[in-house]
Amino acid sequence: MKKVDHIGIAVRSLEETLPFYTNILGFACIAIEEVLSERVKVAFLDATNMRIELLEPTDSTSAIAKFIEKRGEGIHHIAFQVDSIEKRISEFKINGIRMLNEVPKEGAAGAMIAFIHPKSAHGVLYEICEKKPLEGNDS
Ligand code: CMX
Repeated sequence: MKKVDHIGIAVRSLEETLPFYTNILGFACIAIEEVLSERVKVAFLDATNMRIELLEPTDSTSAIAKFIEKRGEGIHHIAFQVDSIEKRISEFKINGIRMLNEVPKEGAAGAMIAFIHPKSAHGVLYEICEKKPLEGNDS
């Protein structure tokens, strides 16, 4: 596993939440994007040695909408960068880890992503992500 790529935080409204992160915490907002497959609108903030991803649901069936309904706003997942997502998924499966995605899917900024079921990770939702080579894997 490489470094933490980002921490995902579920929010009701990007518009209402962003000023806290930019004006109060002082982080720059580096991108805002809609991820259609996940039914979320996301904002990435540069938190120096990693990023914070704010996730606003775009419809009531989105995983983020369900999460907020059950638990309220808050930390939703932690994402680690990996070199080869397919290799990692196979290794996890061999070790009996339950994957929510056995085939990587495209996430924000074209990265390939997959989630481990929180029941296989002691209550934490982990994402692994393989970024596009041209991005320079440090951002
Ligand atoms: N962190 C830790 N545990 C979580 C969790 C989270 N974010 N979300 C759900 N859980 C737990 C629940 O508390 C529940 O545990 P209990 O049975 O002990 O109560 C268990 O996981 C099952 O949860 P659920 O609410 O019954 O099931 P859901 O239908 O809500 O599905 C999950 C949960 C994780 C399987 C689903 O949200 C999922 O498939 N997530 C992966 C995709 C995703 O999260 N996309 C949004 C982000 C996209 C992006 O980053 O671009």
